[in-house]
Amino acid sequence: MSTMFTSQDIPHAQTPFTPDGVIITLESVFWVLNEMTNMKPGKFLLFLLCFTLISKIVICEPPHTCPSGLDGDCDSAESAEWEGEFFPEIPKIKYEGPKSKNPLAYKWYNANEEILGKKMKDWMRFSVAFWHTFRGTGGDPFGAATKMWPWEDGTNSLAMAKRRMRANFEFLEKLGVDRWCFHDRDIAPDGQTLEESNANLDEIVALAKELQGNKIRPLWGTAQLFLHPRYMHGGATSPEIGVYAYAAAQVKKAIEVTHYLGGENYVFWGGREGYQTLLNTDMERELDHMARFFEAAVAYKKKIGFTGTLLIEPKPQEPTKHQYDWDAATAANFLRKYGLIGEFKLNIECNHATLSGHSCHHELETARINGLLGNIDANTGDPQVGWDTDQFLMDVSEATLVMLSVIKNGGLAPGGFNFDAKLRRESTDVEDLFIAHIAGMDTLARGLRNAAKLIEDGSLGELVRKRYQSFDSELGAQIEAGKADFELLEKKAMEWGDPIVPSGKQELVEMIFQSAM
Ligand code: XLS
Ligand code: NI
Ligand code: NI
Repeated sequence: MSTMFTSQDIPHAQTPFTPDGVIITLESVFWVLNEMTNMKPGKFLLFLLCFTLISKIVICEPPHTCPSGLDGDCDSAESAEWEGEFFPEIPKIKYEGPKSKNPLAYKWYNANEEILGKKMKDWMRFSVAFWHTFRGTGGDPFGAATKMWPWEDGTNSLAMAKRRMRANFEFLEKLGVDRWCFHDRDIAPDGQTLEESNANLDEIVALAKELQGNKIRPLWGTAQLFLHPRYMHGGATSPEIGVYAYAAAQVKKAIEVTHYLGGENYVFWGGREGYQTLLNTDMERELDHMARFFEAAVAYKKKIGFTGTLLIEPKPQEPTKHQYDWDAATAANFLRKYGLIGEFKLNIECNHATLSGHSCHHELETARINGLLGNIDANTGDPQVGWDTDQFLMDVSEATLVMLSVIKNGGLAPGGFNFDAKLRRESTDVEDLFIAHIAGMDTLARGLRNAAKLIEDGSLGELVRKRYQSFDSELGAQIEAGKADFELLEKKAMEWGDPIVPSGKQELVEMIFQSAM
């Protein structure tokens, strides 16, 4: 994701609260003043009382916030309680088919329908990212928060964290999604000490475990090693040994809680594992440290019996100028160099792919052919904006390319599709959270249907097969088995003369591809 703001770092904008439908016009203010001057003292006192009461309820207090503790500042233990539903106006989202015009229904994602022998829900394994959906405020480097969800009280208290967690599970339930992803620090507030942070996390995780029931599980957990100033030079690659140790302790705890919650994977995204200038950086030493850090994570995972996959999430830059896990190929090379290739897979994020100058399809294929495709952070960027804008993927062609890779990979399990995607800053209705996820899920579901059509039709596959058919020969077999030396090849080249090179048929493949959309 991009520059991540949570309510920790961007205070909620102190805009005067005007509940929906109540507009305070200049005329109404004049009316009040006029009424007041014509009143008898008794009536005036009564009026004043009513006015204060009304303004307290209607104008000053957000109507939905802290319904069970209106008197307090909402930072009290009771504010964890939330009377009734968080999303009372949103029904359970159902599949209504492509003809439906209902924005709160699936048109393409039909969880139990089989495509290429597997249920859609098993191909997709969707997950909601807690940090965007429940901690995203709409803040950007130029502007304050724009999203004032009714359940938020503007604090980063434990009570608020619990309330938010309940909202998360109601959201998952209504969406019909069984997986969620989190960073340790976005579900529970940082404490004054590591012990206190761990205790906070334990409290929230206990609640999450209870709310998960036996259906919902984390697709993955991770540690937030980028927000706190101690991580300004990185975690595992910080030149400061105290930070290395602190990061290790944080990851140790995050793996433990992911395991406790039944998480299926654990992610490392090295947001600040990189450099701003090589002039002050010992790159070789930093990379060695990062490898030792990963080795220790592997050892600890095994020690506690966590069988989930460890995933590295490549990203070229942002927030650092250069991130060590630049792209899939760089990460694969790193894993090979340090003998970690069998212990890790990759979490490919589409917007990170485009930031590194690749397409998402390229990154997925690079991961796949190296046996490393473990998970997808489903999002997309904007061709005109150079940031990790983390938009919900809405482009059906793009989704079809993604699904072609996923099908070739035989699916993603135990990985899945995590919506590392956020609402645009200007989308501020609660229902937008649902609409965005529904559209994201539908787009990928449509991609799956299209990819299946292309595979069943077979013309694309046939075209690719034919393109290489000259290698389906005796010499081809020798070359591919590493048995054709240069002398033999020279002899053949002389015997055959100048080869006739066939057309690449690019427009034809594009035509076939588009016909499935
Ligand atoms: C940031 C990353 C981040 C990881 C989890 O750009 O996408 O959100 O997915 O730390
Ligand atoms: Ni990202
Ligand atoms: Ni991500």
